[in-house]
Amino acid sequence: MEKANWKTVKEYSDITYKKSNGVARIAFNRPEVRNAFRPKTTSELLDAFQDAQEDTSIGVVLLSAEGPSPKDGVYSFCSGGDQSARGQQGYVGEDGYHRLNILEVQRLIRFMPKAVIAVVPGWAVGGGHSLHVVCDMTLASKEHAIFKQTDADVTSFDGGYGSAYLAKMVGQKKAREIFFLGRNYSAQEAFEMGMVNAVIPHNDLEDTAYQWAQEILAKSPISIKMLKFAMNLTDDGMVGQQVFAGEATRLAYMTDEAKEGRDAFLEKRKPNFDKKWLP
Ligand code: S0N
Repeated sequence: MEKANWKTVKEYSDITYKKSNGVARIAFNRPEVRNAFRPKTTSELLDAFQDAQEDTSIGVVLLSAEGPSPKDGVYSFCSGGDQSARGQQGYVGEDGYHRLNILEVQRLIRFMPKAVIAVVPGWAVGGGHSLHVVCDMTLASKEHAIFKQTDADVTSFDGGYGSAYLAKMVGQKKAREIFFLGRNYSAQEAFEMGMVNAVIPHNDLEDTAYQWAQEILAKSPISIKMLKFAMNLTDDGMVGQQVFAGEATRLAYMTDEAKEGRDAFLEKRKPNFDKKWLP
């Protein structure tokens, strides 16, 4: 099994960001508060995800977490919005304005043309739970991962992918149970519900995630991108169609027909398309 040789890409305060042989690893790094995110965290996440999206050497992104907590040794993936950063208008940034940019992070994960794997070493709670839901796949620590929805406890709820898409994943009844009761679910229970791909012994979690990434990297990049967008399409409405169709247009640009369309315009003549209307 190939081992990762992580190299730090950029220093941040709330996350770590590393790359190794085609894989980017973005990890929450506030373990003392169960990796809760504040506006600064989401800005850093956006920056790192944007970089991973633009880097043509990167094919897979792992969304993981540092830990355990230095206070009590507990592992966490993410406990959602930092409740101490909440003001009267929501989560307030350093400039004093409320910022809801965790949803932008979700959209970047959802629409990026690369696979994103959630690597869950411990608590995945509230908005942290929603982030694992929106990732393409989830790997969870057998011993430490716990999945829980507290949105209805703290009146800070995700009515988008975190709940409605979760319902598509685990079924309506189960999703309502998860949100309405806010219970703890083990990695095995989450696996049985269909929201976790594999339950992995804790010490092997990161290596396994890297191995899964390497397997994906051996596949055709266009296929992975088109399949991700195809699977997103029906749940994403017109935006899903736009994202998928944009890639179809990009593929069409590569044909002789598209070259003739462009050249005819630039040369101020009528296009001479090859008149083959292929079946
Ligand atoms: C994770 C939980 C279950 C862990 O329990 P445990 O192990 O007993 O630990 P605690 O003693 O509770 O915590 C340890 C220390 O960590 C701090 N802490 C934990 N979570 C948070 C947090 N989310 N914010 C701030 N601090 C946190 C504790 O205070 C404690 O600190 P010390 O040691 O100093 O006492 C448990 O901790 C828990 O339930 N946490 C809260 C989970 C939660 O309710 N999260 C928010 C849920 N809502 C969202 O995430 C909304 C997301 C969102 O932002 C959004 C979504 C959709 C649309 C818009 C938005 C939007 O942007 O507003």
